[in-house]
Amino acid sequence: MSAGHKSLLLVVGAAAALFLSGCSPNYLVLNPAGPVGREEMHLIVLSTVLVLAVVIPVFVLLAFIVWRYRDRPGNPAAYRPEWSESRILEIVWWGIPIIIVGVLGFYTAKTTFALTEPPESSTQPLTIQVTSLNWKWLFQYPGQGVATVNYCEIPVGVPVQFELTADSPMNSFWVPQLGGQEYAMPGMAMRLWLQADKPGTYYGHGANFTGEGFAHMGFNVVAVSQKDFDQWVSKAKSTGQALTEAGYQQLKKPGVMGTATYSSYPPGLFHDTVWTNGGRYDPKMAGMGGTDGRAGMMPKGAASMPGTGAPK
Ligand SMILES: [Cu+2]
Repeated sequence: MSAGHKSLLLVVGAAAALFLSGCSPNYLVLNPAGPVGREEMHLIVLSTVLVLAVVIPVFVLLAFIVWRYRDRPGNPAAYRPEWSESRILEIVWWGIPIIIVGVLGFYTAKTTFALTEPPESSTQPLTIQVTSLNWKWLFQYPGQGVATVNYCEIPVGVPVQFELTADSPMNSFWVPQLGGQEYAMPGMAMRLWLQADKPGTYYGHGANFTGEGFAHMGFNVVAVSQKDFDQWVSKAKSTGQALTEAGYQQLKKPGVMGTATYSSYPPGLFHDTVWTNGGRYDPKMAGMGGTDGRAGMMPKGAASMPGTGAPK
């Protein structure tokens, strides 16, 4: 076997391994566990199919033309040096890409706008406020009054609105099996709807490099039944420690830690964090996430003045 054949075999083998294992659970994005992730995977599949609609004919034609028009004795191919333009070919290679870009653009826009709404409207959503810290994730449950670090519990089948900010360099919040990532930025509150179909532990991680301890910014989203969720909340309330203002200052200090559960946290902590850093909210969030009535736009510049953090 020649070196050329060997490397070809290697490439084909690697490609086969990739494609044949495409549905293995290791490929989290291709194994969505909720409506948002599923919607996004449909978009990935659609894009792949449309891209292949170009790539496959191009490579088939390339191989065919190289073979058909190769030079050989008694070459029967026509020699037409004055050839310059073909109306049909022009229509084909402009028309097909225009259709593909149109279809792709339409579905991408449609999905993107649809995902700013809760995946289903019949169930009362849950709000979880997420703060990216150096180098840990703080989760606060404004409806339940509890907080966690580096993991969060959610009820199955309930749309969860994650409100995201950072009290550290900007990060990106990502739970691959539940849906795409959204930035967590200092001074801004962003939103991300996610929902889990069935109980399970879903891996999440920061997807934007934030420095030394970044590699340890993994967390689990634990999806359980509503009953188990309610039990977990009451257990957190009765057995957890309170997160105090001083405790939060401690948490903010750069460092890596495991998980933690808090029975309570300083009221309005999330909004204070957003406001002291700049106070910009996703306009769609005003009145939605503002459990303490403070969500809304704040004039730019106000944030740089000392003491503009909302009063306690
Ligand atoms: Cu921003």
